[in-house]
Amino acid sequence: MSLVSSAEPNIEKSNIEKSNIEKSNIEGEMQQAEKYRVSVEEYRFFRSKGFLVVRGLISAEEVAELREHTEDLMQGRLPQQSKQMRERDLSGDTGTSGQGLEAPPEHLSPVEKAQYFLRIHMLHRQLELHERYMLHPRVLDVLEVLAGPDLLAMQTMLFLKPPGKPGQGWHQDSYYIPTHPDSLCAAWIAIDDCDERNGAMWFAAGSQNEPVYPPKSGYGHGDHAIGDIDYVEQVSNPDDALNGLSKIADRYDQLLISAKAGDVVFFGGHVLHRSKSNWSANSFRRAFVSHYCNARSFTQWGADAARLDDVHGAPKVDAATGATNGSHILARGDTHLPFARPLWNTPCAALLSPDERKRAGEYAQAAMGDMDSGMMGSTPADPNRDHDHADDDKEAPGMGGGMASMSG
Ligand SMILES: O=C(O)CCC(=O)C(=O)O
Repeated sequence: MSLVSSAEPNIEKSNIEKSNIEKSNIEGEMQQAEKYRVSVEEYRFFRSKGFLVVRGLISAEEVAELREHTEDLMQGRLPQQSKQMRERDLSGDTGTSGQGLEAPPEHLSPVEKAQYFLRIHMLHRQLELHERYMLHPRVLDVLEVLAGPDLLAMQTMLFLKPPGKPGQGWHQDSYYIPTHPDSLCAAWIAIDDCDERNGAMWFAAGSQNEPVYPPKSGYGHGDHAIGDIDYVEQVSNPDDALNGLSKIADRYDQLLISAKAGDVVFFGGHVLHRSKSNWSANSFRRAFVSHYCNARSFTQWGADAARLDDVHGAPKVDAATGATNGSHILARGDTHLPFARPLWNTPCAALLSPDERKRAGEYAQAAMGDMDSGMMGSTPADPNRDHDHADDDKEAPGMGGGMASMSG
């Protein structure tokens, strides 16, 4: 396998003007790209294994744009990086260490600067490019089938994972991002080729049927209502001896998912997955990950973080219910729940009028509209009936004859 990234990041100063012209071309192409149609085989694979890899979903030009932007970020060259971060001890980095968007200390060499980042969360609220890739139409085409049709775009992470950095141990994403009903789904875009050497992802194939295991203490969600559920410790710890989910993961085939830049890995919120260290000498393992849920699911994710001044803090928390749906972007379809608009007007459902959204929300609408009666052949239950079948030969009040009763 050819490893495309190198320890020497591109240190040429990017020509912002030229980049802008290229950006707008790419943006146009992104919107016009052919719709991706998920096959029955892919659907079945996702349901049976808990994940799905769609090869080459992101074009080579888009990967180049993402990679160039990521390299600029690692060198502190983005216009949004006016602040500089403090020097820090890199030896203490764990698989879940996160940084902000600040530029690395200026006196460092390009290689040292690139070592300063492991992952950055929620940049779609700071960078137009991240909002655009979170709402990438072909990514949404797949998600519409796996988690939709109505989709809410909730969270993003940029993984830089330079050589030598640790991976993230076994975990389930719904433990971190709860939605009700639970419909969480991730889209993981490979920016670099990855395999075992530079820390690709692993899946416990089939573990999507597991409940979400709650923590013994501290932050984390889970299926508490299940009587005999195990409460787990050290979720995400790469040391399997300490991570309470390892024994669950060991019940399944553990599959390494090597990927080429531009491949996208989709996975649900229950499937156990992990990554290992980047053991390579000179190969970054960069990926852009977004999390979505069905836009009809209710979530309070980010409500607490708002009080703690965390990047995940939801800008809109409903005072009565604690719902944070109004903080997340309606990507596709429609919803009866609140939602946010994209900050940079990236085309998506949130920018449509209510009527346009209703038309786009074809499922519920069309099912009723297709029937002459508008009732899909059903008869409303008579609230005065106190037992089934007694009056089978009578019509329900107010209904014309000839309709089969589905109310009994
Ligand atoms: O990319 C990785 O190393 C881990 C990603 C992951 O676990 C996630 O996105 O939930």
